[in-house]
Amino acid sequence: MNDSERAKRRAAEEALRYLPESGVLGLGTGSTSRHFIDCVGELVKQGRDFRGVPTSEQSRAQAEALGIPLLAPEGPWKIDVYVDGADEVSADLCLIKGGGAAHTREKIVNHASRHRVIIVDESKISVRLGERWPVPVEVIEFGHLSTAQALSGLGRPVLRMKGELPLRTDTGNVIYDLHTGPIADPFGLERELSLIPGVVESGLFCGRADAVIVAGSGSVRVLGVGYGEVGLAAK
Ligand code: A5P
Repeated sequence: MNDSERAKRRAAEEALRYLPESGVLGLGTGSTSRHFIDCVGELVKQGRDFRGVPTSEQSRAQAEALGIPLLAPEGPWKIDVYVDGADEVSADLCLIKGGGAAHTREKIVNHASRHRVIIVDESKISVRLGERWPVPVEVIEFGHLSTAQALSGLGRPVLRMKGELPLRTDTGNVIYDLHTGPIADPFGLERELSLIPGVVESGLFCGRADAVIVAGSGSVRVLGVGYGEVGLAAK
């Protein structure tokens, strides 16, 4: 494991302190969430009664292989804790997600969760969102070039490709990565994006994290309020 993977693993292990004794867990997507799902698999093997709601087909396959019982994809779910990674995190706990094209399902699961814990390594922290990452925007295929024109009022949209073809999300839509530069008002931009017809969901997650666990080389810190040293505080 290299240093970056070790930090992701450390953040994932730290998130275990925020889990209830048993219950429903939202399972994120990406390389950091992968470590978390592995840890949950271990707990299930030890007899802990967890059920999961995965946010992508990739996480579903991993959870199934580990024997984690899963709830039906239709919902409705009452999720105790959602744990997921992020591509960029600002000091006010706004996030950019969707580097793995899973942000729509992630936002649905995030919204259905009582507590939201984000796990990252130090490389994900920015002063202002958009400094290093574009904002992924999931768009339905019908009229996507017109939707892209509308997006160009807010940044420079680039259609995400997989080889020669546009990348498809698990739901069959396309992704535009919207290059904005540093974002002055992430809450406003998230709202504006949601108003464009054809946009399914953006990867801006504002006001959607209760705690962010940040792992560096040898150290772990937690950003956010509402949590005790160990376990969940009442929200
Ligand atoms: C998936 O679409 C994303 O939102 C991921 O959660 C995000 O890209 C973080 O992924 P890594 O943990 O692989 O950096």
